[in-house]
Amino acid sequence: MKKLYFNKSIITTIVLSILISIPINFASAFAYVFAGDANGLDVVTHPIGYNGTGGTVTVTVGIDPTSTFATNMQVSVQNAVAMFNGLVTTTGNVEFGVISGSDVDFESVLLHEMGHSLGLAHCNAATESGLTGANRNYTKATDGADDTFNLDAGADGIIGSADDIRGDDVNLNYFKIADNNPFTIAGTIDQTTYSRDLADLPSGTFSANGDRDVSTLLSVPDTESAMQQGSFSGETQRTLAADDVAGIRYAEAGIDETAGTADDYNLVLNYVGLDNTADILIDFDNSETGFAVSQSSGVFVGGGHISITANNIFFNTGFNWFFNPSLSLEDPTINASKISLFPNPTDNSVTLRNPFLIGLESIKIYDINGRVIESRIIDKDANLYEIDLNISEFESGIYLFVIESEKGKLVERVVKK
Ligand SMILES: [Ca+2]
Ligand SMILES: [Ca+2]
Ligand SMILES: [Ca+2]
Ligand SMILES: [Zn+2]
Repeated sequence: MKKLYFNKSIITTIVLSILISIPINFASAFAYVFAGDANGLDVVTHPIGYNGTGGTVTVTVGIDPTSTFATNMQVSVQNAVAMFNGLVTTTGNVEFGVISGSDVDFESVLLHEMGHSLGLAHCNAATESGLTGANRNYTKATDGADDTFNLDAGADGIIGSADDIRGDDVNLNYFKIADNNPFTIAGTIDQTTYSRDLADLPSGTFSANGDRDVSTLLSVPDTESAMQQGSFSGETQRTLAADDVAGIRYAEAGIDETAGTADDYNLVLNYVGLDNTADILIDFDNSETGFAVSQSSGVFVGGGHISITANNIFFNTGFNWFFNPSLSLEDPTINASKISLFPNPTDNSVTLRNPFLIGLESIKIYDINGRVIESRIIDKDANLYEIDLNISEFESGIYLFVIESEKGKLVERVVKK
């Protein structure tokens, strides 16, 4: 079977607090964006909004309203948000046959890019290593003092497994200390259970990578970390593996890297629909990427810890993108109350904004005496983002706008000046 290989890439820029920009190019177990020779091997990267104080860190995720495929992306963005909120570890998450062999699954690539947007780097060497072909599947590391990657798949012949012989390469991939298995997860996740220091492994072994060949070796076939770079047409990978979840939860242990202390946080992603002010903003823009990219800026928040300060995810239109039409999880918070009417008070027009593309059914406008002044039926499948309502003919006064939708009714008073 012919499979096309696409590079998932990330280009990151770290902005230090003194406003010097150091561009870092990532051509784009678990590792962190920004960790490396330039910023520090032990850097742990946190999502937007974490400043070292524990509690809930809420990150908004939205779609650029002007983007190509803005409507098509909605379901997958909600599904990816649900995956990172749920942090459920799965096996057998690599599937063929769900989509056509010539299609590229938007949701799978988005899940990967969103991992970058939350601080996770590739767990494999990937394109930023400069390595080619299968060598990119070696566990993420720096090339060490000899300035060259030492690549030897060891006795098992499987690239990325524990018996790899990596010379002086410095491991960047956090592993589970107990068994170096990236496909199972520890109970507590912090520096007592995960490490990137090879001294915490049996002598002569290297940090195992969450690659699909390694998963076969470890008897959980068709399983791969979402953060493994490399995407095939016809393939879907819409759920997280243990390694991805551990990466998010290790960061949640905070700057002291110890779970259960005051600096721990709980990451909550909040899907905000078509909204270009979102913390993580998703867009199709061929001038930004040849395939897909997550671009981040970051700032040190203490002790080798960096928090992302801005993020964009871009996709290129030049592929047969498949958009999953099925919501994996219905969000009960998305209802008619998310529809807004503005400005208010107003002179001549009111804009109705529907950022979640809720199916609208009708708009009725009543005057102060309860008479219907205007009534409009709407095709609920029209996916309307904005509707401009002209009220220039109305007399000054107070009007009641009643919007009926598939997700309930919005009743709002609007003042015409
Ligand atoms: Ca080396
Ligand atoms: Ca090996
Ligand atoms: Ca902590
Ligand atoms: Zn990537």
